[in-house]
Amino acid sequence: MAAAVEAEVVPTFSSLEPVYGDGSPLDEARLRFARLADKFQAVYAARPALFARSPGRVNLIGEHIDYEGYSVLPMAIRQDMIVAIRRAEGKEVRVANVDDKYPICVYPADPDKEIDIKKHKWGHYFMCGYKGVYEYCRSKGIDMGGPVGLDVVVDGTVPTGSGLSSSAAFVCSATIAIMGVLEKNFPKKEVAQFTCQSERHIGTQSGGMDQAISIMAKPGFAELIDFNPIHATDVQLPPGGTFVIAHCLAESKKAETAATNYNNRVVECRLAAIVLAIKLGMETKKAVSSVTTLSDVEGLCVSFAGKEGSSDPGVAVKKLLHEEPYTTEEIEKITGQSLTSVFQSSQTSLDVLSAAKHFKLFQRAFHVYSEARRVYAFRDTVLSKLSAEDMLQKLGDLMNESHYSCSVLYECSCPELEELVEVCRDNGALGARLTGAGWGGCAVALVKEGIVPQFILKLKETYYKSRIDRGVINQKDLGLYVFASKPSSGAAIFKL
Ligand code: NG1
Ligand code: MG
Repeated sequence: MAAAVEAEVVPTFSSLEPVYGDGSPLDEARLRFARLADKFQAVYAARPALFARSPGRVNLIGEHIDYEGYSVLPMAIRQDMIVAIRRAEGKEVRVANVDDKYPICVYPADPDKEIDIKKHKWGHYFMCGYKGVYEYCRSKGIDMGGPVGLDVVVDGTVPTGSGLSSSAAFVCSATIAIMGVLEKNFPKKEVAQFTCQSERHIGTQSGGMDQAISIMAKPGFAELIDFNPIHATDVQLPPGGTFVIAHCLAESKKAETAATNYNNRVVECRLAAIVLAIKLGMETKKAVSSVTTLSDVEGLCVSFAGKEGSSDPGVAVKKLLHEEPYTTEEIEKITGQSLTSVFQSSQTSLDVLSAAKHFKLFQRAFHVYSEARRVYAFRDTVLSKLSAEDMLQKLGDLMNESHYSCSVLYECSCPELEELVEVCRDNGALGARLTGAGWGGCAVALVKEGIVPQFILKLKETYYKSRIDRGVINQKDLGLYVFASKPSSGAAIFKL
């Protein structure tokens, strides 16, 4: 069995065991790699030079706070993206898929060419990785010897638009595949950092959770991921509990709805942070130019709360922001300048401003500060001396509170997710919540190990059966939409 080249860089293996030998069916993995190689042969009449794999993830707690600088607690899942790749003769990057539903995408081999986000194509995520590797190498003064053409075939098992981060699995596997072909390797932390920036080429102002866990995950552990700088701490989940992932079957089209959903929340959080800073005495110009996230003003909020005998930044939110949505005019009065000038350097933020009717600063800020605290409460519970039973119940309660906050304050749920979370709780889950960006996609439920098979059966009867009858999904695909998940391993390169 081959070993990692070096512990801290992305590992290179010559067999599948180190990644799939953790209880996941190895024969299935072998079959997938073989099929991928066959498809590569069929499309390019050649063998791939190497394969790269990066997993999706389920976020256990800490939603919509990574881009605000707060720690999150995800785990990698078995579902992943595998990329087969070789250097090509021509000046093109060709990206094919084992699934013919995704037509081949062809791009000029030019890392400086902007990605056409107005015309969304599935292959764009590969080009995020391509641009990212070149940008990173340039920033480090690493000689790349000019852009290379690439032949690529991918095989993904993370359902798209599911909140399980198929996008980061794709961007990360593309990135390390390209690194492999160029014979470069970099520390995992650096790769986690720059792949987050790479994915922003798709037009979402995402945080770094998904790329960090996809690159840095270790089998058997969830990870507490801190940002600025990126750091992962292993979190051993308590015995006796299992996380079941269930898709509500509404697809979240995050790239297409960015202006009203994801990026809108990023803008609202920034505005909430600026308004809080000004109300807490920061000079207006300084607040507008230097405050970007709610974590930037946490210190000020905590000092304010201190005068009320509390250490909770939410106290400042309650006292200083109002619940009625803010109009543009009201915020401009506080900031002393137009919002378009505040966000002038970011086209995606300007798109948000033109789509927004108002801004819910109180709700978004209250969610972020309370969710950030729940992440630590979750970690502390896992480390506590509570009995297994009490520990699992406490974790479930935190997940329920997180869902409530996401749904009511952050408004990133949808009717299908609400129904599914309810069904999970009614059928014995200790806690259940939406996971990932929301607006569709998956819920994650904490379930006592002993009842997992019954639980999944109940979900099938109560949530999925009517949808199968209506033709929303096929009975045979059900296993793709509801499954128990164990913490899987992070990204790796294979030279098989
Ligand atoms: P998904 O679930 O992949 O759309 C997104 C962001 C994360 C994080 C979560 C919400 C990307 C790549 N990922 O995830 O950074 O903000 O939403 O917690 O956009
Ligand atoms: Mg994503």
